[in-house]
Amino acid sequence: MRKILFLSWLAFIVFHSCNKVTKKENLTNEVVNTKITPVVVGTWNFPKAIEAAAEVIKNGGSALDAVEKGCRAEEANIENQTVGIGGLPDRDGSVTLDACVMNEKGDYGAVVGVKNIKHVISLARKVMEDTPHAILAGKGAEQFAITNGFQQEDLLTEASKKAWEEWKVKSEYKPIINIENHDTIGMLALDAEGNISGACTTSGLAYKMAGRIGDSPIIGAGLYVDNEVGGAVATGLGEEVLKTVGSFLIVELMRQGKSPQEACEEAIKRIVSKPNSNYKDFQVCYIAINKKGEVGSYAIHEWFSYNVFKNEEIKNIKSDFYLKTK
Ligand code: SD4
Repeated sequence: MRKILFLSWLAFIVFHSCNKVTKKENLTNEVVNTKITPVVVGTWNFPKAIEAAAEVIKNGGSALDAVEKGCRAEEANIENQTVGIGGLPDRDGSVTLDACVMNEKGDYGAVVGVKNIKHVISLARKVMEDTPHAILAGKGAEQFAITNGFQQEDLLTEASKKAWEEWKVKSEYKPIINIENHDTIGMLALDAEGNISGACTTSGLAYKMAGRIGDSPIIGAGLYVDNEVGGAVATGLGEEVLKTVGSFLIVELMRQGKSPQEACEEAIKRIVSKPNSNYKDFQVCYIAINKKGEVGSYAIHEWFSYNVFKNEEIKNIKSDFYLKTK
């Protein structure tokens, strides 16, 4: 009787461990067999930025490298008056830059109010990777940049100086939707390993008060990534994005099962449905990506577009927007 009991116990153990191995093998195969299609998405139509990021991702590079490269391309573009060199200055004539990055591990680094350093996106990455801090501001960030060999240069171009001098005649502060100051670049990428990272870089609102910081470098507002769920990035009037923690909200909505598109729409609705919101007078736009590489976007006003790289192709897509129904 003892012998029978022992043999049946042995048979039970052998059966279950075999079963476990088969299940494990299946799981591994599933992961191995699921080929991830890398995706990059970026706010507005900046061909150089999306091409630079796509190049990285096509060659098996990481999502973080891709978004950094893409943002750098725009920071060096003298013609873009809202990012990097050539950015429109604050009321006192100083160009001050804000940027942040967030990687797949949930690490985040940012710099705010930086003068004379063009590639603030790389500086933000350096803060994330090489300091015990998350945000460095102004002089401290500039000093950190110099110590790390970043090039110092005057960021105020002739064109931006001229625009500022013309603005000074009236000194009227009123953001103009989609024209004056809504070309911040925010990028999100999903790489071949299935990892998501994001980056955002801007000179902020044109003719802002000295010291003003917008949403772009603030975690959860201008950018948020959670590698289990997806990422989101914002462009537009930073004050409104900050007050609704827009990018974090979008990622959390995706976690609850919404698609990137549905989540972006909900985040815009939060802004426009605030009591006394004057949303007709400002623009806010979001883009988002999830783990499946699905992309969504939504804006308050028309004319927001975004670039997507997927399956070897770059497309500029016109975003859906809220005001068409009004
Ligand atoms: C800011 N959100 O500083 C930025 C501005 C922007 O396209 O997005 N411009 O408020």
